[in-house]
Amino acid sequence: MKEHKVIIIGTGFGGQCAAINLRKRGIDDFVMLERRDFMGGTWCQNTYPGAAVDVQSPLYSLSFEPYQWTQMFAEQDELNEYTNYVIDKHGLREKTVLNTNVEEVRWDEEAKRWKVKSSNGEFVGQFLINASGPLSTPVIPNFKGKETFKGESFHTNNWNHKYDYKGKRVAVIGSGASAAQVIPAIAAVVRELHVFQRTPHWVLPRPDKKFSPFQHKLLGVNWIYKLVRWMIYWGLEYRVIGFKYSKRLLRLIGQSEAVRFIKKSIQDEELRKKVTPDFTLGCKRVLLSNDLYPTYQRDNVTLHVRDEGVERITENGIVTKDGQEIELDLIVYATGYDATDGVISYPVYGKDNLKLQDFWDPFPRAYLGTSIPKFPNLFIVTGPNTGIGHTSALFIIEAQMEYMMQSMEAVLKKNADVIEVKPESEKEYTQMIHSEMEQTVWKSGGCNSWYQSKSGHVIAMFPGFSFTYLRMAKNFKPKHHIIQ
Ligand code: N01
Repeated sequence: MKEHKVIIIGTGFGGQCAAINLRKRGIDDFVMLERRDFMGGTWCQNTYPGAAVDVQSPLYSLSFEPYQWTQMFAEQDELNEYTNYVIDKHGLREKTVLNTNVEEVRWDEEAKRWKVKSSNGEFVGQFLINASGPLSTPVIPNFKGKETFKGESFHTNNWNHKYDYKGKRVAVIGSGASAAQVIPAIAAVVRELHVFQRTPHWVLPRPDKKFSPFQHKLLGVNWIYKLVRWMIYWGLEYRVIGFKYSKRLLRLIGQSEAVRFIKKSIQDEELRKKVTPDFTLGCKRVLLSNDLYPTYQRDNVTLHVRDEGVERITENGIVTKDGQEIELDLIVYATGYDATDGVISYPVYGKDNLKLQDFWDPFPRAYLGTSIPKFPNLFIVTGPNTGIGHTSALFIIEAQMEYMMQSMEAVLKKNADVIEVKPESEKEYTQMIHSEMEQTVWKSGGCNSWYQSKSGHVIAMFPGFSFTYLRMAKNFKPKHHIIQ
């Protein structure tokens, strides 16, 4: 058993940011637990062909760690490099225990400590920062006959690079952000590509560009980097006006551009119909791609829509709802993640043995998306309603740190043991979030998405401007907490 002041679960940007912020505040007695045999989280784990970020990289980076990106929307390998650069620069490797799969987390009320059971023994900590990530529990739907398939199959999150897909008959199930990147990346080299789209997504052009050597150099100048970052931030922030306040504006500006993009990219009327969503743009995450529509028009690519969806999987391939039997060598599940009800994949027990999953029935909730009554000294990075569809998720992670660090400091300064958010404060916050959510496109845009929990509440998104969240997170309110 190893005891620390703080235990951080996860070594992605959330975990890294927490560790760096702890150090900045003089707290060095922490450990980072990582289930994989490498650090870095999502951008190191998601290695599928075509993986790249869809927020401009000068903004999709930590504010205190500028980087000379080679292109506007970095590809996975560069994000992986950046992640490892941050890890090394801040000496986080020596603070990390790899191959440590957390199996259970339990609050010991007598000792006022968290006990973390893992595949690598038990860890004890006064504070627990859960940074296991919102998109880290991949979902593979339970298609009939799935286990009988004799070919290769895997989720985009877990791409098998030992498998050579060139010249093979491949199916991609799903048409979200991951699928939209994999499909164009592999289409030219596979024999046949069958895409199974249950619902079309809105797609907009991807304004990517490689930086010239001169621009690259300029990005190395701190004030220029900051200025570029600032311009991108405000350029994206205005989108909240559409997402939250005006579906009319969304349709008028964004959606009509997306319709024009379909018309410009696709001549075939049938295909146009297949890829045109019937919900308001933004309800599901908008995809940015210049090569998805051209790929759908390749001779070796077939787009199967809802009526021709997966009926069952056999040992040879997929039988569709309209009776086609498609022989396959590889099935790629681009079927997304559980970002709501099952976002934390291990059981978490708070005071009185209360299970977090039970507290979160009917839907996940947390004060500032971070702390939960009856779960003292626990902070969830990218917890309920901290997601952001229009700008960099790292902005919100950094904002959360403001709240988390002030909370811990409040305990340590007082020589107290615990901080716990008051139930009424959490309740009030959650009510405010869901009442604000009512008017957003994520709630009323006419779609189903991974933003919503089974209860129908939108859980994955913060209903407002990212600076509003930052303002709340910075403004620590002792009166909302019990510190003792
Ligand atoms: O997952 P998704 P994702 N039968 O949930 C379909 C981030 N990300 O991994 O739309 C048939 O978007 C499902 O169909 P439907 C980003 O935040 C970022 O692609 O539910 N189909 C959908 O088409 C993103 O939003 C980047 O009808 C089924 C697909 O599977 C988030 O991750 C890149 C099905 C799942 O799409 C998730 O993206 C990649 C079933 N039973 C990811 N179940 C970038 O930065 C699900 N589907 C660019």
